[in-house]
Amino acid sequence: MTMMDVRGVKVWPGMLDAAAQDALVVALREVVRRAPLVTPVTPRGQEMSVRMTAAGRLGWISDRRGYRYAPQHPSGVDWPPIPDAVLDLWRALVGGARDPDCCLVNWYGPGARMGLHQDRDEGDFSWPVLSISLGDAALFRIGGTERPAPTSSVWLHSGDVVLMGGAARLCFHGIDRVRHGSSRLLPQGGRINLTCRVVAEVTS
Ligand code: MD6
Ligand code: FE
Repeated sequence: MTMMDVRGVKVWPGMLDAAAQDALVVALREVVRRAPLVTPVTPRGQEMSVRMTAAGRLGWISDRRGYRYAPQHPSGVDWPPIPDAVLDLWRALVGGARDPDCCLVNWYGPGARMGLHQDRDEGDFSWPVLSISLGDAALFRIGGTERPAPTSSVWLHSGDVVLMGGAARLCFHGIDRVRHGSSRLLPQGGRINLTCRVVAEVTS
């Protein structure tokens, strides 16, 4: 398995084969059935272009009150369990000492993107964030831990896995654009990104 190092972020192209991707989509259909995708609103009242849900003990949410990890979906239901295939990948790449608390599910339709950000609501940065990409290809930008720093970009394809840990755990990153319809994994097109995180405590 070849691994690329992009500014300290590890990228494994094609780590999940077609059968594993299909099986994961089946598991995620159950996640979104129980915890439907929502359009998050930023604290400033701006709708995000991605739609989100989560699995695990906690889910990350954003609304007028701020960004935080919450024990329930906005509808009031508990988040569904993290799919076993995701936990298996976490245990293989990160280790078995601790499972993730949250598997955030981001869905990108036509025109969706994600601005440069750090993942820092977890309160514990000693654990990496593990990311799995499914569906349409996306241009992933990776910078440094300070915002004004040079960046590098890499196309993420369906089945690619990214690990952001160590000195790169708090690097800025984002999705500049998605090539809608570039993958046939999802019948209607679109991109799914899963990110698994260890969360120190509920932040609200
Ligand atoms: C995405 N990914 O790929 C957005 N965060 O759609 C992230 O924001 C991300 O890939 C933390 C660690 C890895 C990631
Ligand atoms: Fe992120």
